[in-house]
Amino acid sequence: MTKTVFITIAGRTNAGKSTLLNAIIGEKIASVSSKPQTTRTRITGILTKGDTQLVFIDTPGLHEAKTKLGEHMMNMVKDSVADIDAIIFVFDCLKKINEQEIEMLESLNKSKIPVILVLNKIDKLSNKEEIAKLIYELTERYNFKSVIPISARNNDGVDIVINEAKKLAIESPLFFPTDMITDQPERVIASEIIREKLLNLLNEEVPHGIAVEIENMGERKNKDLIDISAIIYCERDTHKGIIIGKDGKMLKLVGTKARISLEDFFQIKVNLKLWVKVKENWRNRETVIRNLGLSNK
Ligand SMILES: Nc1nc2c(ncn2[C@@H]2O[C@H](COP(=O)(O)OP(=O)(O)OP(=O)(O)O)[C@@H](O)[C@H]2O)c(=O)[nH]1
Ligand SMILES: [Mg+2]
Repeated sequence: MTKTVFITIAGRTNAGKSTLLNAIIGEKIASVSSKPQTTRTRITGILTKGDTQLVFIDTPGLHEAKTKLGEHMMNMVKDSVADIDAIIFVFDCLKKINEQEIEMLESLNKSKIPVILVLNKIDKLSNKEEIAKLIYELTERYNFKSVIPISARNNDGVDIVINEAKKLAIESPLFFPTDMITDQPERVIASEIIREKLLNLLNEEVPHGIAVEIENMGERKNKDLIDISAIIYCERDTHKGIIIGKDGKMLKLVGTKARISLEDFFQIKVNLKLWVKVKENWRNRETVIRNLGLSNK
């Protein structure tokens, strides 16, 4: 008999949830950046170990929503923790617990969903005693199925997280083919790869107002090549200028980096074309949010 478990990865923005998902799956499926609010929608990662299938759902980081997009992101988190077998709560061990985290942990404890507490970024701790103190503080206030200190970036402790998750699997048919690693459509993966490069290359205010739409994606006849054309939306003319850069240099760099990652992911040559367009204040426009697939309604 096969077993399955569905687990949502939740926690504050920038705690390392997507880094953990990628480390668990062993492939880069979720975008990672040092900027807050990198993940905008739920991203599924599937891991099949023998007769057990583990389905992980990466979610946008907890934060105070300031735009309609932010509200959609936080609703997405609420939906992703309902009707789920377990939660992996990722906590940045260098940070103090904040209001949104308290609220979520309290509601999870009330709902009786098993919570695995993952204390991430232990590679950054100079004094290992701090972790004991943190574990004491958190376990005194909340109930956890287990507590695991890890470094997602260094792949340290990730195997323990997988083992703990596996223990929660229950007898059930498998929901996905055993070689599948995500149920994300290829277009979504492609747009996320491009957006990740923009997040990493641009600073401060520009990245948050960016969305990437794949306009076309198709394999070229009789050639081992896919053509991808994408539109980068930003909120202002000045941002458009920054994204394109002097003599088009920035856009070219984004294109090159994105193409390399796309080829790596899809294992095929990619011909990438990028356009930049302005869509003012789109993060507060419901129809645009919906058209970009960023709404959970
Ligand atoms: N030092 C260290 N940095 C880490 C670790 N895990 C993640 N990071 C870094 O933390 C930053 C945020 O990582 P993400 O995985 O994008 O975080 P997230 O929780 O998914 O963030 P949102 O999607 O914005 O909610 C990136 O710069 C990562 O490289 C870790 O174990 N150690
Ligand atoms: Mg993320």
